[in-house]
Amino acid sequence: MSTTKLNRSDVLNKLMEVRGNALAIAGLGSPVWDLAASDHQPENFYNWGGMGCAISMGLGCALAQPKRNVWVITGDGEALMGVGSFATVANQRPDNLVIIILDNEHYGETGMQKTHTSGGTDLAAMAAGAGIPTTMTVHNDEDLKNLINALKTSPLPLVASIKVENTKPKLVLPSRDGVYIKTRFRQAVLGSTAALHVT
Ligand SMILES: Cc1ncc(C[n+]2csc(CCOP(=O)(O)OP(=O)(O)O)c2C)c(N)n1
Ligand SMILES: [Mg+2]
Repeated sequence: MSTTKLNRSDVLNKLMEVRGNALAIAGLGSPVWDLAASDHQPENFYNWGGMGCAISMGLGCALAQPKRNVWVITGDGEALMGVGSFATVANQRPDNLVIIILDNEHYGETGMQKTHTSGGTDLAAMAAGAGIPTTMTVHNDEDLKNLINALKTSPLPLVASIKVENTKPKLVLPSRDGVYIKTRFRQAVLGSTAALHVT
């Protein structure tokens, strides 16, 4: 639907420059690879296979860690599957939560089937309708600068749908071991005692 599209790896690199110490939750599929390629670190939580949960996981982290910013980096397909989360985020209104949707208008990981955003479904408008205070669609470099500015100046929670090319991103795969990913993230956020809770 959208004509102007950004390169997803350029977008991620620019966003990671201003990430600061935000925790990052990646939705499954290409966003996991994007985050691993641009800023692999223990304060990243990578979802493998759990589709539709990234925004609600980000909300949980934001509520549990009110002094940290939490960034959800996810795809249009993943966000559409958990779209009701927008309403819960809006009602909880955590002022430390940022939701970035890399909208390639396709289910990239599973073979580039079209998602509904290719037919005009507007994720930023859905988020605004849910009551999220700051929402935007990013089509070009100027919009991306506005988003980076909004990250510092606009009220959170924020939802940005970034229109990106539907090219396959660089395949940079972090560990697929769920217990390892969970423990590494918990230790990074909570300190070494978090290891005691490993199951
Ligand atoms: C409940 C469920 N349905 C389907 C899948 C298969 N699946 C894995 S990734 C993916 C596509 C994700 O698309 P999107 O969020 O747009 O990410 P992209 O790879 O396009 O960046 C699908 C359908 C799954 N893992 N779980
Ligand atoms: Mg997609």
